[in-house]
Amino acid sequence: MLKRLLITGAGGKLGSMLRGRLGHVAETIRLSDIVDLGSPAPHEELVRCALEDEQAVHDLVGGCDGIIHLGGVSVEKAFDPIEAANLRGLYNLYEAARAHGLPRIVFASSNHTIGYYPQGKQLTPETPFLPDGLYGVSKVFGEAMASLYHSKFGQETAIVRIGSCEARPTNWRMLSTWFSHDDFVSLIEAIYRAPKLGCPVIWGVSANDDSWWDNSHVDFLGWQRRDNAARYRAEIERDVPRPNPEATIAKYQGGIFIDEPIHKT
Ligand code: NAI
Ligand code: 15L
Repeated sequence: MLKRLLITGAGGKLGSMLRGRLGHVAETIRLSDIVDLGSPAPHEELVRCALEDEQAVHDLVGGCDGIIHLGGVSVEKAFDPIEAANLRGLYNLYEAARAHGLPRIVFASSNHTIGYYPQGKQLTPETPFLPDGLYGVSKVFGEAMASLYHSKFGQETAIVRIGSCEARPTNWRMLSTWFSHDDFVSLIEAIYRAPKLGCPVIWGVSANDDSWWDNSHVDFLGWQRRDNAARYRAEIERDVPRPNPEATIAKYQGGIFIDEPIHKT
């Protein structure tokens, strides 16, 4: 069991979901965000912290032996906010981890690092990046930061390239990209159970029949995925009109992110 697990971005969609589900992984959970996190439960500590604030991030990481890094910009946006949270913020986090004994990190990367690959193409972690926007580029940067700190300092990171982490799949693309909440929780358990982790890229995806992403290289984690989007196929076929095969959402792995412009503000 960890002593103190830090979750950044704890006020967001995935942070709020994980907040109540990791009490068995650590004695204390330190939750951090720039938004209000409500009142702490007895095993929780709440810290308001902007990722671009170097000293605040240094202090935030002190005393933690695990970090789940969810904080930052999570959609396509202008470069300035992405630069602050996802580039500067990542540097601050890794420098703080280096200063505080290399706590094992789970980095929430994204399928938007490879979004321009066509749907149906099978990818492995060795497949070159093909980001679909500035957000995707910032996640490529984050993955490179994790790799650098592993090579130079032995910092361990699970680089989790998340597909679509939702309560259930709600469109045709998610029959391939869906990552169930339960499978995310069991992945985190496996990551903190592993005697040795290294710095693997792990596809954050359930055991979907239609998945495009191969996770066989992380069998050593003993991670058993229990969910499969195929269970929802009949409902999606019934309720969601099938997109035109030429539409972006049906053509590219990154789906609608492909249509985003380069935002200037
Ligand atoms: P979210 O946008 O709901 O949560 C992100 C949190 O980060 C927010 O609470 C926000 O206040 C906080 N944040 C933003 N800027 C910040 C800053 N400068 N300093 C400190 N905190 C800041 O995103 P969600 O869906 O919970 O995703 C969590 C992580 O997982 C993100 O890094 C996202 O890129 C990644 N991810 C999520 C996927 C999903 O399906 N939900 C898919 C792929 C990646
Ligand atoms: C992401 O990276 C986003 O953070 C999330 O909101 C979803 O859009 C997800 O990818 C997706 O591609 O479904």
